Amino acid sequence: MQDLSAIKKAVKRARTALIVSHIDPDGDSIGSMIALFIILSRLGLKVSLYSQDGVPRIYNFLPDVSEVKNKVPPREHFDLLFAVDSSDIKRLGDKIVIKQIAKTIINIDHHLDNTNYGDINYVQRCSSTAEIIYKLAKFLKVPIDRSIAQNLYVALITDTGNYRYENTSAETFSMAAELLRAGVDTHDITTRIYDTKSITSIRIQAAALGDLETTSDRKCAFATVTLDMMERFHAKGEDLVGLVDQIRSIDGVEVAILFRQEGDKVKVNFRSKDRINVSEIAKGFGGGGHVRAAGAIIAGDLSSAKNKVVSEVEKYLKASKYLV
Ligand SMILES: [Mn+2]
Repeated sequence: MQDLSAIKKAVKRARTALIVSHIDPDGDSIGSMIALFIILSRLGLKVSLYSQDGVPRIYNFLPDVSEVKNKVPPREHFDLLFAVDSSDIKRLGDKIVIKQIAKTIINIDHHLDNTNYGDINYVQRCSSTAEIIYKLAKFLKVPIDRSIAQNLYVALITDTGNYRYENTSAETFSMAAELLRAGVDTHDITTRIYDTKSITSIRIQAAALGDLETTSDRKCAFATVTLDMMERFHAKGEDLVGLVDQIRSIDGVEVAILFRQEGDKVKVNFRSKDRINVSEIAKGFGGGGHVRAAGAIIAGDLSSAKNKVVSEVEKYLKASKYLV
């Protein structure tokens, strides 16, 4: 059901809305949710924003970012709940029961493995959720002002790797052009997103890369971040952003993996270069994502998670389960 008019109808009837990002939010999730907040506010709705894991520091400069809360007022009930950029209901976190706090769930996403958990589902193949929010703004006839544009721009560049990934299309560039016309300063934003790192981030990533492991054929390379390392460097999850992409950039590496210990679980981040569909591998471990970027959370200790995952990746590499 790919129909923006269903969303328009629901918006017209509603007075209140809650927008929810996914856990461990990225730029697309945060930028899209704030842009949607501004759009719906312009239409007269009273809108709240919820992100269970808050907002990574790097996005603190975004217009209206202070509207994003990591708590929902108790007993509050909303006409609409928008889930943005979340392929699965579980990605919205375990602290809210979405069907209890809103009448109508609207699921807006660009992950093709989306489980269609909404009452209205708008799932479309495109670079980012931002592209869909941009379309929705046009459909609702809300002009793209500078604050909407800045939020959408950050969402767009973070999900396309600053227009490097193959999800970048002609539409992506048309949209970017219009966002620039609306007042986005691309140099300022890309400097904030790509050229601003904490010293903690550099140090913990150096430590993880220093102990980088590979399979014997070197087609798979993987790094590990333990709880002990996180404590030693006083690091947060966001200090690890970009690490797995660096590993993928190694010549000859097809699959890059980051293993991160979290309590009694292990968070696994996958990247692939050309030929392996890592979302399929992640799904085998209860996770999901995109063809070249995916993730999963595995219960148990680090070494058994690593063994299981790396041997599964080796199977894929050996079986030539390659993409075309
Ligand atoms: Mn996204």
